[in-house]
Amino acid sequence: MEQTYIMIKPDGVQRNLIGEIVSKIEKKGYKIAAMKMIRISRETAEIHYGEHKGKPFFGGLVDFITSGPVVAMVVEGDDAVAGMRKMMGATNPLNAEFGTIRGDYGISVGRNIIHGSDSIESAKREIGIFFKNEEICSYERSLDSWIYEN
Ligand code: ABT
Ligand code: MG
Repeated sequence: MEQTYIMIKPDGVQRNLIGEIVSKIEKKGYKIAAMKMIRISRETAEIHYGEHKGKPFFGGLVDFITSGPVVAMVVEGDDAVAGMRKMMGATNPLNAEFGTIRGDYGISVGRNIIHGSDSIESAKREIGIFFKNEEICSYERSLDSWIYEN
């Protein structure tokens, strides 16, 4: 089963969107395998956003992601990486379709509410940054046969 790293950013937490977002993930049928509220250190933020180091928006991005608590999650399901990116919508909320999280709730690219891994490799890397193995729960859901054909 594929896993992805999802994070409700400080703006999503401040805007009381935690419940809305968790509910969307649950209703879609994905399984939440881990979840915690944390305040990210600058050091961790710089590792997480390492691919953007040197870009003009990097400093502001690190300031923003460390500015308040975030909700970190491991979300599991068939094609969960691509599926969650679809649910989130485009990076710039202006280009995100209505019905997506960013399309419905965001306006500005630097306040785009939610993070989701952009590939299976990124997901593995990011889950490793934020979670210890023992924090990720493996459990059966009796309704899985109503979500998955096989
Ligand atoms: P993240 O989930 O935050 O990684 O966003 P996403 O993968 O959709 O987009 P990327 B390209 O990884 O953007 C990372 C964060 O940087 C912000 N950003 C990006 C800017 O502010 N200006 C830019 O020109 C670009 C390309 C948006 C993303 N997060 N926030 N907040
Ligand atoms: Mg990204």
